[in-house]
Amino acid sequence: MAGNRTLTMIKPDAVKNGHIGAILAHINKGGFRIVAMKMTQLTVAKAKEFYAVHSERPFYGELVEFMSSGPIVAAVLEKDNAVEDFRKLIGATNPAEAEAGTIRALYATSIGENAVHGSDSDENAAIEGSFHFGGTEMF
Ligand code: FUP
Repeated sequence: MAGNRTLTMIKPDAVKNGHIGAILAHINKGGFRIVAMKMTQLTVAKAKEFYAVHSERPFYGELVEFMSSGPIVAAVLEKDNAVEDFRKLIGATNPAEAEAGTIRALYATSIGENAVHGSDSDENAAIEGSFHFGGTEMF
C-alpha cells in the first residue's frame, strides 16, 4: 500500500449506535475513496494483535475487551496524503478535545470508545490494511 492509503475501523460503539452510514458518508464527503471494506468482529486474540503496540499501557485490557465486544466495519481508504488527512477528519483521540465537526466530535462517547480508528503512519497503514484484507479484497 502506498502513501495514499489508510486503514479505518468503525468501532463497536459506533456500529451499536447506528452510525455506520453517517460515518461512511462523512468519509466520502472528505474526499476518500473506499478501496476495501468489510463488517467483521475481532476475536480477543486478533484485537490483542492489532493493538500490540499498546500492550504495556494501562488501558490495553479495556481496549482489547471493547474492540472485540461487537462487530466493526474495517475499510481501506484512498486519497492523497491519506493518513494525515484522515486523522484531521476524525479528530483527537479524546472526543472532548476533538475539533467540532470531526467524526469523533460527532459520534464518539469517550476516549476509550471513540467511534473510529485511523492509521498513524504510512507504514502502519500498510500493516493494518494487510491485517484485515487480502490482496484480492483491495481494489
Ligand atoms: P488514536 O491513534 O487517536 O486512535 O489513539 P492511540 O493510538 O493513542 O490509542 C489507540 C486507542 O487506545 C484509542 F483509540 C482508544 C484507546 N485509548 C484509551 O482507551 N485511553 C487512552 O488514554 C488512550 C487511548
